[in-house]
Amino acid sequence: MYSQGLIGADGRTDEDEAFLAAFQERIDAEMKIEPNDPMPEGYRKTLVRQISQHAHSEVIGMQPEGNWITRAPTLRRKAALLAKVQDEGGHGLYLYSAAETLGVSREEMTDQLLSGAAKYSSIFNYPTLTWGDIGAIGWLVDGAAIMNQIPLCRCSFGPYARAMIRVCKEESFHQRQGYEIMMTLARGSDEQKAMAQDALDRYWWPSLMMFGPSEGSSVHSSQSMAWKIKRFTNDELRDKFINATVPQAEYLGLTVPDPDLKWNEERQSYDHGEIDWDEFWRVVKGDGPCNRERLRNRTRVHEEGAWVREAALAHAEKRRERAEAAKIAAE
Ligand code: FAQ
Repeated sequence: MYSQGLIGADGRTDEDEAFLAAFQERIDAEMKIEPNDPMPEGYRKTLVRQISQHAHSEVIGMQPEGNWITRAPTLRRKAALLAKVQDEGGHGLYLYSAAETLGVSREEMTDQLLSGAAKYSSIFNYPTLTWGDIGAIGWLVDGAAIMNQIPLCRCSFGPYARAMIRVCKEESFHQRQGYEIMMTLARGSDEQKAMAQDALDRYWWPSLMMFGPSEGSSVHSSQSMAWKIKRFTNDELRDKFINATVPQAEYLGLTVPDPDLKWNEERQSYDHGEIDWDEFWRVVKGDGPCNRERLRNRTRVHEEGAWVREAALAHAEKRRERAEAAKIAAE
């Protein structure tokens, strides 16, 4: 319906080759691809995979912070956290809608998440043990998300690019509120400073892992860059994030937990220590500290929400019947 099954197929005809070349020309000319435009099947699949995983991440990402809404230290902190968690749910909805324009249904995407077939960001499988973790998530996790998502505002697929513009604005606010929590803790009592440092210690490496595997192991990067879905490699974005974040940690008077972190004058970038890729893949494959809990909660909430979906469908059906009856009466 939306696409042609061309990429990767053996025995392409001259017509196929001409279609692919014309599609690439549109991409190279920075023209946006819209849902009803013809597109290679591989392009459509890549977008459905990335956008739906992104949506799942936003929705599952509500859990670690949601854990602290009832325990936020002041009313002001509670209101800001509540709004942030709601924003993340909203981002999930925009993204599911963007993916739906590619011919995949919300039900299919939800089934893939709940069955464990679809991934979501590794970062949300780590626990939020202290209030400091809420600061660290806003500062580091939203900071990493912005670094990754600003280039996605220029993604070649129109609905995804447009959704990202609004999402990035909201993520910037989230990053600021997280950094402000860290500043308050870092200027507080010895115990509060220790809490901020502990949160940085536990969230630093998982935040670097959010950018995905390094060059050799990133299976999708080169094709996604050729299609201008991604504009930078995972390593390039990770470096940009480190370069922006290290001075922020210094300003807080906190220590980044990487003894090998060193400014490289030649690269004009920090060199960093080895990321524990075994841990990354373990978490991605379902064996992180909170994977089971996150999916269990999501499944329970989905089941408990069945009546809402049924009521909404019944309401839509009633409206349709009424509109139909009114049309017949008017004829
Ligand atoms: N976790 O070949 P690549 C947020 C998978 S939103 C889990 O490099 P690609 C807001 C990858 O899917 C955070 N899996 O893949 C917030 C692929 O597996 P597949 C989410 C990962 O797609 C803040 C395989 O590894 N953001 O934080 C991860 O070219 C606070 C090979 O990797 C997005 O989703 C990972 N970290 O690049 C919410 C942004 N990394 O699909 C609440 C959009 C890689 O073949 C609170 N996504 N994998 O089975 C992207 O930019 C890209 O998809 C990457 C991965 C960069 C994540």
